[in-house]
Amino acid sequence: MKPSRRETLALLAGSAATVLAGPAQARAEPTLSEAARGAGIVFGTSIAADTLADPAQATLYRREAGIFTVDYALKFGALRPEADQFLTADADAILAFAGPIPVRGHTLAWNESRPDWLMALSTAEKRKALDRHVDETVGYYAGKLHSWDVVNEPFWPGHGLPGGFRDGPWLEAFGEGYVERAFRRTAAADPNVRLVLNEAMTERWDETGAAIRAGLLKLVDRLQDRGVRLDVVGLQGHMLPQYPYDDNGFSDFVAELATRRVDIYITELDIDDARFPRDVAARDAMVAARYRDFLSAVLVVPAVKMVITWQLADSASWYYHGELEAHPSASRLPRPLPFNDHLQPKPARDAMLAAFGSRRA
Ligand code: 9MR
Repeated sequence: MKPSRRETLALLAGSAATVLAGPAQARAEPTLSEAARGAGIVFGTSIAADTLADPAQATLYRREAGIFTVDYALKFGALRPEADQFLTADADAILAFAGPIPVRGHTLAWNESRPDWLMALSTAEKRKALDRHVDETVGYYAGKLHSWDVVNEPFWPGHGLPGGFRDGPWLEAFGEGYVERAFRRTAAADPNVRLVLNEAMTERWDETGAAIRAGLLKLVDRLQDRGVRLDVVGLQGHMLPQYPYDDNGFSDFVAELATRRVDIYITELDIDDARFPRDVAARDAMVAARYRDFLSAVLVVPAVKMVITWQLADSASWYYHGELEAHPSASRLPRPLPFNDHLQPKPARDAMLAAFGSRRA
């Protein structure tokens, strides 16, 4: 049947809309931050000072992220490579770049960031060094940060110490009491900053993962029993597919943590693709599936309020940098993140959008 004039106009308008919809739709695709907001969470990424040097990369980070974590610039060794130094320029530049986007501090007491001068100190001097580091650093940034990863990776069962604690200068100086000490001093130096206890490998569904999960639950209980303020537990989420995972089991663990009345942030999500097939499409599909399955499971827990990837574009990943350093002419480069090294979205980005979308539903 011949369409009426009105129908013809409507059809024409429709096709004009379709033509316009091409580029317009591409622009209208939600960013990760927008999709996360729809799911009641904040999406963000870690960021390094060199991210800002590439304007296209800087634009991507600002567009997609609702929060930044300082990747490297606030670590003890970065701020204090020598005893008399306090190098804040890189972190200051990240804060200036972020503008209204909140920034997370990472990290105050981590037994792995330990310049030689620190290790050469006596126990008494190490104690003073931690106190001074926390007081000065938190004081310097007071009022400017959203949260601090006050203690990072307190557990490493591989070190064989009682309680599974990670060895290093702060444990040597104070025993496990360094954790409480760092939390109390951070709260005193910036009463409004959110206090995060950040841990790695809790997702691993093997003996190591189980020991870290048990240690973490015990530590949270002990801190709370002793009246220490703890706002958030950060679970890193560096997925290493050579280990077993049980996303639903992990989600149950996250729910158990949440009964301690803490928020949960996924703080350092990325997927190591080293053991996935070389073929890029196959590899990207496996990385995407891991993002989808992991996020769909953890986002079931209402206490999960934030998801942060460890960088946003493959070329900024620690895996990518590490591979290029080890093999400068490597042709198979890591693809662990939601955007590729041309800053284009990958299936992992779509999987994240879908996982955020399914929480809203
Ligand atoms: O991405 C960080 C990399 O640039 C640093 O060289 C490295 C050592 O300081 O740390 C990387 O970030 C780690 C984070 O601080 C703690 N969890 C594991 C992260 C990846 O190694």
